[in-house]
Amino acid sequence: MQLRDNFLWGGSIAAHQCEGAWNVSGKGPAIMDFVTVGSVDHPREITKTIEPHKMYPSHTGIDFYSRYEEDIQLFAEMGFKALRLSIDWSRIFPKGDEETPNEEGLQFYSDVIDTLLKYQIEPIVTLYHFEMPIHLVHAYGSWTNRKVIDFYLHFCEVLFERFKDRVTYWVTFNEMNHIDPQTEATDIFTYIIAGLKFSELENKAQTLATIGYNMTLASCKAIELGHKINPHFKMGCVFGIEPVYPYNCSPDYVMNAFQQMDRDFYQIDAMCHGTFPQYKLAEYQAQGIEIEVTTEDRQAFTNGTLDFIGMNYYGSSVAEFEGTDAEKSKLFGGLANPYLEKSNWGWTIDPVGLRYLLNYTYRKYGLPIMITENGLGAEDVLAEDGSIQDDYRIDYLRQHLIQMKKAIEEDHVDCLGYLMWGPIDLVSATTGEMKKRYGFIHVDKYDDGSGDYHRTKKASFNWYQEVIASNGKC
Ligand code: BGP
Repeated sequence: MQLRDNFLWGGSIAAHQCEGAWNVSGKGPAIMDFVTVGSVDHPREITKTIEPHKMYPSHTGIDFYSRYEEDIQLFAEMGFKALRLSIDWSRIFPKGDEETPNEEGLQFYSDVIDTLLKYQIEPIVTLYHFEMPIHLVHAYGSWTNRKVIDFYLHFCEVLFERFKDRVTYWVTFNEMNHIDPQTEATDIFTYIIAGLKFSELENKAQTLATIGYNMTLASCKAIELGHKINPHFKMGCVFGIEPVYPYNCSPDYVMNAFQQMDRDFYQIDAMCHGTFPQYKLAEYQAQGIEIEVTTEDRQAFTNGTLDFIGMNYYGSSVAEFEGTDAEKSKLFGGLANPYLEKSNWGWTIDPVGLRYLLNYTYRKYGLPIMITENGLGAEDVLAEDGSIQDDYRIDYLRQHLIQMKKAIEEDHVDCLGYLMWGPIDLVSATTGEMKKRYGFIHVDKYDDGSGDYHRTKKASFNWYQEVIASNGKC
């Protein structure tokens, strides 16, 4: 199989990591507006109120809100065929539970979408990329409450109606799969996804299972609704998944690694197979977790199946197991893989893992896959002449594209596109830093608040431009 002629080359961004303008034009406060800057060694602090002396990166982002035209023009210059962006729920419904949307918020996204279309860039819209209005957390308990599903669906309906003639590709959620009752989560992880701190959850396993179930249900209902409003919509959901390797070849270790990897797939099973997986309900039952699956829910699972699977891929991990006593990586606590290099933030660099995961997922579901994120967070150095020679980024991306092409051309995986994460430098989700940069385009903004937000092309800008122009030569 060859790369499709209309292969969706491009990039991926999220509202709270780039827009800024956190409290203008009617936008309400959202969960990520309460999270400060952290680093690889210090977790981001989650504050109850906005504390004036602290730095909240989402408040200014990279000022995409006022500079989107310039940024889209730069993406167009690279030849982008697609841009995945999120619509911030709190810009459309400042509190989340209103009936009437905020017109200024809708108009902003309408202008962004029109600008993309002007340059023939396909908008791929994420409906939830960690942007929940904080009011829904305080007044309703976030995704633990089924009422929030209705508010989310109302938000989706408003967007589907408004953009039905301009947007074809929709993503219901970004990375809901990181919530799992069996995983010892960190505060920042559960907060990013649901606005709740792991350490403060009363009945942790029950709460995480309920959130996971309700978000899955919300996704299926949104898919069903989208198809009803426009049968031509391509409805997807994005998962942050990774191969999990055994620490050694002892069958117990191999089985354990399989179980850890498999935890990230139950929601994909639900959204592809038209039913919430029985094995998961049985697992919950064995743990004393109660989940009520109503007749209406069953209908929604049956009707709300995916058109494509979105895959965010950064690297692989090694399963932890009793008795394993090896070096751990900094941020996620996983074991280091002696065969792989790591980024400065401790993320493994594993291009072959991408081919493995594309094969695994495609053979499991047979649905087209879109690579919705992939990239290297690195510290860039500005040369005296102002240029940035980011060969390490080019090398990372090239190695991953080579493996992606093997998966398509040799293994016959149906892949819709490749959307590199953070084509323009933006705020890191896990650490909040600007020091951790992904972009082809440098943004003059630093973690101490300095910088004039000026945009500069890095060496990788021209490289990606050539990759796209040649449909994948790299
Ligand atoms: C993904 C998120 C993105 C993005 C990326 C890189 O999980 O969907 O929002 O941030 O990770 O992570 P970070 O920004 O922490 O380097």
